[in-house]
Amino acid sequence: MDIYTFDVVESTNDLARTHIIDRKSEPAAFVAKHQTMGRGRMCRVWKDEPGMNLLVSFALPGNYYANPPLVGMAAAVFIGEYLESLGLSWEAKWPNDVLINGKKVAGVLPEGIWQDTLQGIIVGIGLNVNQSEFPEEYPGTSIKKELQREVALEQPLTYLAKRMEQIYNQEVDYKTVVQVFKNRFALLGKQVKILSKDESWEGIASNINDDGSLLVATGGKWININWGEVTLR
Ligand code: BT5
Repeated sequence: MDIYTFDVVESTNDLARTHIIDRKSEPAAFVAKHQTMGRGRMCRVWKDEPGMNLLVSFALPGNYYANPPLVGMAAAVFIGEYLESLGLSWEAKWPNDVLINGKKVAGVLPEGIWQDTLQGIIVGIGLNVNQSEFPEEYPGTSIKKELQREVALEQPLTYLAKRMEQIYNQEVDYKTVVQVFKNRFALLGKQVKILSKDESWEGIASNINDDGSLLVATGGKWININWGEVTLR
């Protein structure tokens, strides 16, 4: 896959979006050393220390994908596998956060690009690699903090690019993705609070469905939540 590297951009997701809107048919990766307007989900901000972390958005053109959240979940599992290959143990937090010892090491921002039909999917990944300090404002961790050594940013980039090609080539078994994610999801079976756009629910996080949604038992009812933020209650 072609990889385009930039020093400073607002958000690599915007570059990937342009790739898809321009109707390019091949997948591509857009990498930046620093983002001035890095985005998280729900209008949140993704911060970085310039040059220290992997900030990449994969543009995956095509209309045949599993839904964008499930592709985002696959990305989280692939990040987890990469961490495992370094000897690090990881946890998953629905819908697609990756944690080490309870601290966030990576976040994923999947976006579907629709023009009447699905044109493609963007998978934005922020993986903290060599950042040493994290402000209280976003208490995260990095590979360097956990391993006590630096890792070249190309290493996770190459690993993830291969995995994204598998998504593009429809070689990913999403049932396995959900299963792996579930096994790493520490809040499963726990009383949780879920915050979505302008709604919130409390209940027991009971399962992750095959489509990646979260099944919550609340007040005698089952509800499926497609996206939101889940915290321990
Ligand atoms: C995410 O959002 O976790 C998705 C992050 C995706 C970032 C990538 S970087 C490349 C691509 N281009 C973009 O513009 N975005 C993608 P969310 O679940 O909403 O988490 C955001 C929250 O994580 C913030 O509100 C902070 O509390 C925290 N946070 C921000 N920066 C962080 C960091 N570097 N490490 C750990 N936590 C962070």
